[in-house]
Amino acid sequence: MKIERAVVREIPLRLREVFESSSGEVQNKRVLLLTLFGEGLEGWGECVAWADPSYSDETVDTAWHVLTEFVLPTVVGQEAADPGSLLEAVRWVRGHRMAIASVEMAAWDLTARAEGVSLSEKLGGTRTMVPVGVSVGLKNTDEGLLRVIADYLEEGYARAKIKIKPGRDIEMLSLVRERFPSVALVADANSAYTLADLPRLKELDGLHLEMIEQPLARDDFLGHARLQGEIATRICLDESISSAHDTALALELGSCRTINIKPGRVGGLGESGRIHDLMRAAELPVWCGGMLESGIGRAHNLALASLPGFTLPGDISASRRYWERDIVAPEFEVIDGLMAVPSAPGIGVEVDVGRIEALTVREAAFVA
Ligand code: OSB
Ligand code: MG
Repeated sequence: MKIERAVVREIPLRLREVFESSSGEVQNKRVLLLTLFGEGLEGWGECVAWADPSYSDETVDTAWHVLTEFVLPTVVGQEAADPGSLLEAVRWVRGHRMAIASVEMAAWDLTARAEGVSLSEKLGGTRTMVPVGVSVGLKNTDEGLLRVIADYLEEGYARAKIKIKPGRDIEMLSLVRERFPSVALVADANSAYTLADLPRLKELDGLHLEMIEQPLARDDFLGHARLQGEIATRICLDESISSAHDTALALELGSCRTINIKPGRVGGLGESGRIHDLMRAAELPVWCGGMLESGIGRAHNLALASLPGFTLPGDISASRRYWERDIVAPEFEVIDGLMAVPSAPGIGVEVDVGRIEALTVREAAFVA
């Protein structure tokens, strides 16, 4: 299919609550949305870059720059037999995976719609319901944290992920474990530790966590391998993994025993599938992470999480966990720890274009 037109828009979306991690806090999200047009159809993607470079090198503004100056002018007019061939055209762009992923994901939606199949089916998904958890930001008080977790568990999430940092870790997690003895718990450090913290990190083993996510620096594959050799708790890599190559390195070194795959972080759904396949061949589970996406990014994540290797609950929570009102219909819901994978063509939810247009603060369009 020929890509006839591409549009990138920025909209502000306000989270219902501040989300804090060891790498900073956010409430007013700046969301970049991508639309590709061809054969009378449209495909949607979302760029997961944040306003600041606290999670990754990329930001909303670097993504805007790379998309509008380099990627979208190259993409329009291309014959996209599949999303992979579209990526070939922008292979010359180094890095900027989040920017590129937003286009790749829009291309997956577009081609799935053209074929009349759901994105899940197109990706090789095997499940119609996927287990989902919730990611809980840092809270000022233990009581506040316990209350929020209790509320989420009440809503049916299959597990709770708790953000940690030095000073808010073992004691806090012990209280959570005491209060919820049999709930599946994950701790996410967003790189807040070094190997000098080894004695502290070893204490995690007593808490029976499902995993500790990204304890060390994102480029510290060796440190993570050493740490995994010292602790029984499964290490999950998030920020460290940008590609299938990184995955192969982590597997070779033993840096982790699971990966949080975020399609935006790794350059798209195609690369996500390759990471999934490598981990599956190594008989290790993966799960789908989140970047506090709108319903558009969430729909992509959900389709990905329907692949067979995604056996652990993802950070794919209900629309109302994030937003007063989502930009897709129907909104995403969680029932008994599960979320239904849309079966309609493409991402399978209706995009509220009118509302997006009303919210748009900047827009750039490219025509073949
Ligand atoms: O580290 O997984 C993370 C959100 C933004 C950036 C990084 C992370 C997160 C989350 C939230 O944990 C997951 C979600 O979208 O619910
Ligand atoms: Mg993480």
